[in-house]
Amino acid sequence: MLGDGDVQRYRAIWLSDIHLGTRGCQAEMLLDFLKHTESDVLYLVGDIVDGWRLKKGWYWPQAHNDVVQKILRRARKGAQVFMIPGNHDEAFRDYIGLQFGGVTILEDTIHTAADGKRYLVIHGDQFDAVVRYAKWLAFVGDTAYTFLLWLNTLLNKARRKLGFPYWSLSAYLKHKTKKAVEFIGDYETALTDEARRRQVDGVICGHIHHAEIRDMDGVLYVNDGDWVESCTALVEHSDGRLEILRWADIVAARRAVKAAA
Ligand SMILES: [Mn+2]
Repeated sequence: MLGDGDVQRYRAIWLSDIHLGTRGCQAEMLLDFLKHTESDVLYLVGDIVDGWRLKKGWYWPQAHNDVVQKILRRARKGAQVFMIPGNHDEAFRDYIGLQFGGVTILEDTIHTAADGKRYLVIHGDQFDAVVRYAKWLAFVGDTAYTFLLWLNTLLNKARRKLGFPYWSLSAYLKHKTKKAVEFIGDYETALTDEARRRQVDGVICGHIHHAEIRDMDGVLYVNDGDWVESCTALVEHSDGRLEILRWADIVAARRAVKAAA
C-alpha cells in the first residue's frame, strides 16, 4: 500500500494512450501516478499527445503541461525515456531515431526484461487493417467516442464530489458490446502473430484502451491500457514480472486508509 509520500521504483514502466490535448485525458490521475512511481526505463507507447484533436481546436490545460514537464524531468534525471508514436501522434513518426529533451523516438523496439524475456514494444494501430472489426476501432477518436469520454469525465467529477472512487463508463460499455469483445480478441491474435514472426516472447502494446496480460499459446500479449478510460500503467518488477497497475483503484485504497486513520 502506497502512502501519500511514498515512491515505488520499477525496472520499467509503459504508458500509452494518454491523449493529452483532449478533455477525456485523466491528467490529474496520471500526475498522481508520476508522483508515486520511478523507473530505470520509461516507454511512451503511442497516442501520448492527441494531434487529431488539437488540429480541431487548442485544448491544453496546465495539468497537461505538468505531465509533459514531469516526463521530461525523468529523462533529465537519468531515466531512459523512449517514445513510440501512435496513430494520434503520428507526426512524431517523421522523427524516428532522433532525440528531443532526452526522449528517444523509435518506430518500435525490443525490451529485454530482467528474466531474459524479450518483448516487442509497439503502439498497435499498424494492425488495424488485418483486424476484422476495424470499424469499431475507427470509433476511437471520433465524435461519439469523444462525447462518451466527456460524459465519463463529467460523471467522475460528480462521483468525486460525492466521495465515490473513479469508475470508467466507457470501459464498462465496451465490455458490454459483443462486437467490441470480438474485436479485442482479433487484435490480440494479430499482435501475438507479429511477436511470433519477430521471434520474441511477447508483445507490449496499447491503442485499444484495454489493459491486459494474457498468454496466447506461449506468446504473452500485454496491453498497458490508457489514461482516458481505465487509468492503467504496465510495470516491470526487478525480477522481470509484469503487472498492470489500475491507478484509480490504488488512489481509492489510499483515500480509504486515510479516511480510516
Ligand atoms: Mn492509437
